[in-house]
Amino acid sequence: MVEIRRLGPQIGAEVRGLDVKTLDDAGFAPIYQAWLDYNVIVVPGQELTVDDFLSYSRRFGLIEPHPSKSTRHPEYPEITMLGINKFGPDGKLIPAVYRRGAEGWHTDGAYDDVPFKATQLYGIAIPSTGGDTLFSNMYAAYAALPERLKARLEGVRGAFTYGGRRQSNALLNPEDRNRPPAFHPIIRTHSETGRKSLYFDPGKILFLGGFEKQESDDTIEELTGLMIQPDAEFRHKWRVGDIVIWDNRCLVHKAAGDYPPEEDRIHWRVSIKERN
Ligand SMILES: O=C(O)CCC(=O)C(=O)O
Ligand SMILES: [Fe+2]
Repeated sequence: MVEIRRLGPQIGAEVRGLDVKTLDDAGFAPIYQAWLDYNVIVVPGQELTVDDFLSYSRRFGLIEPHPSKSTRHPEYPEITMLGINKFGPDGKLIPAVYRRGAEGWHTDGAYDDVPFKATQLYGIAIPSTGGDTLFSNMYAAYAALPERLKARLEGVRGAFTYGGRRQSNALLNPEDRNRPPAFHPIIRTHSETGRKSLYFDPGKILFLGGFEKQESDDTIEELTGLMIQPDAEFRHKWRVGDIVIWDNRCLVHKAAGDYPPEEDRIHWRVSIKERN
């Protein structure tokens, strides 16, 4: 019996009693609906090959290789390996690998004209302590914005790059570091739910289109302070065999980045785009 149980107050659900390898279309429909409703879905206890993981991931959309070429799986470019090659040849911890995704709340792929719809991770090795992933709902962030900001931001687009204002580009090859920004509406209407959310990423945004520099900087700072609503968070504590998929269109996430560096924390990861 497949059971869908809510986790956080506004986001998060867990699907129990499921083997994604034997799932058919009829079985997938309520899971996809729960994903749209709760924005991040945990499916525990899966035993998967790379091909199993890719097949299940394709149910959500088109898988696209991540621009960080150095962290791709050597045989499957669609798979990004999180947490491997954490130590350099000198034996020193490489912060860009260890702290990947932990520098702040973000949404994946805002630097692309067509950002990733979803990101899905599969837990391969989980440390004894720490290493959680945190999520926060951006429908709730939009709903809580002061009316003044909602009105000011309607129709405004943000300019986003991979490295943002800090140019955090360490995981990109040099030839991929200077792409022009992508522009996206800051108040975003979800193509499947029709609901409005805040679409914002403090680490990737450069400026707000049409704003004077000072107002752009001030508004970015204000949004950074307002984006996380205390009752809209969900924190996932990983177990080996967990699959977690999140909707980048309506939530932000970050890695806790706090596990013992000498322990392994390894995930397979796919980036998924909308099928048009
Ligand atoms: O490792 C994690 O917990 C999440 C990392 C992340 O931000 C991502 O995979 O997009
Ligand atoms: Fe991320």
